[in-house]
Amino acid sequence: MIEKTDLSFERAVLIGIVTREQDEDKLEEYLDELEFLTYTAGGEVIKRFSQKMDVPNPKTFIGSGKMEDVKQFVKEEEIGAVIFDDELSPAQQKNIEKILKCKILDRTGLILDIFAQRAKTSYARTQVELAQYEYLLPRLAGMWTHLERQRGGIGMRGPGETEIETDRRIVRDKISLLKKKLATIDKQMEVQRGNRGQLVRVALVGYTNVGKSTLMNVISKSEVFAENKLFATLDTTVRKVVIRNLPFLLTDTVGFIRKLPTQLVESFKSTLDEVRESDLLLHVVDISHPNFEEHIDSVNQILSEIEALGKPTLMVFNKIDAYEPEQLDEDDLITEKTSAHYSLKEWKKTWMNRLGDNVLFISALNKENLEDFRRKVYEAVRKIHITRFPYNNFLYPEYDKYGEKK
Ligand SMILES: Nc1nc2c(ncn2[C@@H]2O[C@H](COP(=O)(O)OP(=O)(O)OP(=O)(O)O)[C@@H](O)[C@H]2O)c(=O)[nH]1
Ligand SMILES: [Mg+2]
Repeated sequence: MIEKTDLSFERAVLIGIVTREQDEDKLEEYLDELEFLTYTAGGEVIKRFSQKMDVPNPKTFIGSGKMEDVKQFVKEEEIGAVIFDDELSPAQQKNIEKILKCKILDRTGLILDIFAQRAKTSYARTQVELAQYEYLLPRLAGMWTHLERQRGGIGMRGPGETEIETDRRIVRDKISLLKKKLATIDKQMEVQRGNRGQLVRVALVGYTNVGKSTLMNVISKSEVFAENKLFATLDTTVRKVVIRNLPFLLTDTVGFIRKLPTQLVESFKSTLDEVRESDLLLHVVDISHPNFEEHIDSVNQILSEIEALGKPTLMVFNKIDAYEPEQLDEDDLITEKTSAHYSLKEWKKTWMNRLGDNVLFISALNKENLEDFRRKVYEAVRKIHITRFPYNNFLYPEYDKYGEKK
């Protein structure tokens, strides 16, 4: 694995821009998420900088005046890392590094870093490593790589052209090696999936930190690592679950996020195959998160990228225990009522109503409404099971109201 940028206990600042499409409130929400990502990576955010601009500066992303402020702050406050919410071009990253003389990360770099930290199995590590090298390749020029340490020495300005070429070749070789390694593992995984037989396959999908693993643990009585950080799960877990008399396979897998780096989607393709090949999706949503509607869009976008959109889906709104609408005073005639003020009851009358029966409101933590969950999942799995085993009805005998087999 590529040495990870160690952000442990690092003091960091965040930088984002306000544009026509992204107003100040939106930026704050995005920076909240970036701060959570930074915290997950082990860093501490000391300050946020933002600038209004129509288009980012092609050389330094933000303008030179603002950059001067950041530089001053970085120096005075002993900041170790400056993190941008948007993707920086390799040239921008290099230029900014020169000015600020500290670690410069963009959102993609930060997410890759967290994945690197959290990948435990050799399979996950190989996938992350491939994504890291693909991210690194266009950024090699002028970068201080550790591929050839012997080149070091005080006063080195960075590798010359021929050395960059050598670095590029090393990285390209590494990439093709990793791809071969993954192809071998993929074959094994495919065989494994084939061996699981014809049981109906159900996959938990959703934004990161919504409670997928917690739900998996509650439903399958297994112990899957869950914690209040982003990307707690990188490896896929599959458990056999039986509801009443109906067995099926339940998969817990990596969570999604807005602007999930394409390199990661690419190299996690085989992990995501698990989702693509499943028969039913349980799309878990953290309804207590102010941005949950946008989260749903991000998840759907990634699902469509991996060709998994349009499958039978149950929308599972989780964390109802933590849902709190913003309060609106009765005599307040100025504040406009928005969806942030909706009660759960009001929410159910919105677009959620159109989802008909395919929607659930639960708390995996407090085990609220889990009976409803089991019933709906049972119904959905049964529907698929019947089409697959039309003659095998002993698995799910229907009972009449007297409890006798029909
Ligand atoms: N209040 C509340 N918290 C919950 C609920 N379900 C899960 N959580 C918490 O949410 C956090 C994330 O839970 P996980 O189960 O790790 O979430 P995940 O979707 O698997 O996350 P990733 O693997 O990171 O994608 C943990 O701190 C859980 O305790 C719930 O119903 N209510
Ligand atoms: Mg998880």
